[in-house]
Amino acid sequence: MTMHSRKVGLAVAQMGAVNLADSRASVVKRLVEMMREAHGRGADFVVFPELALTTFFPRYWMSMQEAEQRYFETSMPNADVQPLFDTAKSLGVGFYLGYAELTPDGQRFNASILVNKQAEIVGKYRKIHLPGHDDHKLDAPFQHLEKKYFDVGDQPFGVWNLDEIKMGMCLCNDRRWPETWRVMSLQSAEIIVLGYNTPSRNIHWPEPVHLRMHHHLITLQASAYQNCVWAAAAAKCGYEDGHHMIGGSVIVAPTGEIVAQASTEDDEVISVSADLALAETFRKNVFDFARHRRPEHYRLIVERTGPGEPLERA
Ligand code: CDV
Repeated sequence: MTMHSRKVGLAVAQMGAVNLADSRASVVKRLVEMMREAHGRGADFVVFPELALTTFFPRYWMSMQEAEQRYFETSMPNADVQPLFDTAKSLGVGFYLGYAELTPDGQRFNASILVNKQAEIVGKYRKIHLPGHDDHKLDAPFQHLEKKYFDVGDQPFGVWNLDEIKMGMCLCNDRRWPETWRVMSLQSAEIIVLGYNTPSRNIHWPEPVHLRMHHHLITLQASAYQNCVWAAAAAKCGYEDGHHMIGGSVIVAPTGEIVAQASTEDDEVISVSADLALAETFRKNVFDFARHRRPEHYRLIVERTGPGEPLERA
């Protein structure tokens, strides 16, 4: 069965390095320029990276007070980010943006927002799968302190109506977990967007560097296919003050095929005309969830966090 076309101009705005010395204003200027480029190519929606407004600060050990003052946003939009909202409104382009959120009651989240064509925030997500550690690893070449600086997200994965598109979002490490995608596809997501900061070096074990890109791509491709969604992923990459992070921003179709991929480690816009009917075709056929899923046999997924004993069998 093939459905009627429903095409959306979908763009990913990959960012090159944001160094410690870069101001929020200079970063937002780069985002605005890429939004204009995306609009020039017919984009309706642009995906920006995780923690897009600053350097990837979880690589540095510092006091919580210093982190909050330097890297967290207490309101959104705020004066620094307002030009991006103004540009979105004047161009009629929606966007996804990742940033560090400090709430009025002192909670800290690695957050992202969905903003519609009228520049209204229609959805907020707070990262659930926080990687790394909370202690100071003195022997490591750099830190990955997401477990120190952020609280675990307090809301489940969601799907929002974004300018008539059912859109879900997550952040970086979330993309590696099948549950992330399934929970959103069970809410009928058509597009899932995410930003990431993936250091090319693993501080926990001597992982071959090429595996970082390999796992990023297979995760995106398999998840888009198995969940019948378009997936759009935006990297912050290159050398941030000497610390390298992978690029490889991609747009993946519900077929599991990469339909656009960044070729640099700099600011770079990639875009496609994404036909949402393609997702529907897969949902009505091989992955007709209502017809084929057997949740009664998947109970362990919600009953267990880690592995345990084999199930008793009759
Ligand atoms: N920002 C991240 O979540 N980064 C992780 C790294 C630590 C592996 C990622 O999954 O890409």
